Amino acid sequence: MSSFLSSVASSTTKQAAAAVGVTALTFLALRQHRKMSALRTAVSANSSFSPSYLPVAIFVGGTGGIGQGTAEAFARHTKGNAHIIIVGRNRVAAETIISKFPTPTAEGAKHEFVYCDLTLMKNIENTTKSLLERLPRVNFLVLSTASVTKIGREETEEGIDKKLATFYYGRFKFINDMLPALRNAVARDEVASVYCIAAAGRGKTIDWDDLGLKKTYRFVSVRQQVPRYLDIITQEFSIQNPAISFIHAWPGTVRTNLGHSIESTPLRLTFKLMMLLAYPVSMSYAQSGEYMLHGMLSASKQAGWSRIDEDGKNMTKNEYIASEEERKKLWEHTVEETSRWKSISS
Ligand SMILES: *[C@@H]1O[C@H](CO)[C@@H](O)[C@H](O)[C@H]1NC(C)=O
Ligand SMILES: *[C@@H]1O[C@H](CO)[C@@H](O)[C@H](O)[C@H]1NC(C)=O
Ligand SMILES: CC(=O)N[C@H]1CO[C@H](CO)[C@@H](O)[C@@H]1O
Repeated sequence: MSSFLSSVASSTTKQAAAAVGVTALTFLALRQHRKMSALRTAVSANSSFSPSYLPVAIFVGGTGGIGQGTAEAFARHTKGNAHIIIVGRNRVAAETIISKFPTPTAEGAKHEFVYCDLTLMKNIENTTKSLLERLPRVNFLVLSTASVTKIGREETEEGIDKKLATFYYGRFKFINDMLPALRNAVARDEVASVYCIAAAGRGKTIDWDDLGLKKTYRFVSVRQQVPRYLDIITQEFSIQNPAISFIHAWPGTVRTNLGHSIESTPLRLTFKLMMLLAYPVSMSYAQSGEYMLHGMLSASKQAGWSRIDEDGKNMTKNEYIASEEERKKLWEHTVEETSRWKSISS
């Protein structure tokens, strides 16, 4: 190449690089601007949430990440005047979170932690039984549980993979068990809402011959298929319980410590590096909590099935309406999986 041509080429390359850079920065700035204005809307919208009754809200998985952010936003917006129950494994984290909630002034307001290891269905049974015994009603059931310790399949004594147990089966069982308390809220003409913070609209085709991924387990199949399980099962819940709101949310890329418990060091570091690279387009758990709370409060105004995106708005893309056959098949599979522990002698 002549030096003339190569200097033209390199100046073109530089210009192209500059153009890409400016475009990327503009994109990020616009995105940030849109986010901040959506956040202001979310914050001010929720400040006006003040029901005439003392709301009862359960945050399953509220000891960290987006669940924590949503619980904190709920406590802030209700000024602590609610019965808030955080369910999870980390008592110390829960107590720290609760200690920072606003001090309530309303009679009956209470903030508490309930221990439950959600990887086992028998633990969930125990927890929901005792909650049902003492709670006359539940207005908001928020589920944000997820855990990743290994990339491969890791079976519990009940024959369920741990990731699937926290992300799907445990959530199903918690919701199904708590329905009587949600119905009691409906009977009192109060909000009754189930809010799954997971991956609405992010699922792909399900392998119907391998529900539960017992034969073809791969991390990528979990990520691709299980979000759709939740899309479908929340639709089925909604059809069976038309007076209750069932909401599935996608929180987007949020900086949480989800990857910190991955046992393999290279994988854990890779996860951290990915989060670092995603920094410009990710949000903090507290910011996400505001969006998620806004989405929950607005979608809970009507009964039925809906989805919420990362800005806390009604999701309009990637809709997947399951057929009756699909809903029934998944329902039967899920009931079977979450009941099998009963026949396992301990
Ligand atoms: C069952 O739940 C009760 C009340 O929450 C708790 O005290 C007890 O330790 C739990 N038992 C098991 C086996 O988890
Ligand atoms: C939300 O979006 C869906 C389309 O995905 C639409 O059918 C529905 O009416 C919308 N709901 C609200 C409350 O705007
Ligand atoms: C759930 C809730 O209370 N939403 C309110 C949010 O704020 C707007 C106005 O700021 C109200 O119209 C909504 O009712």
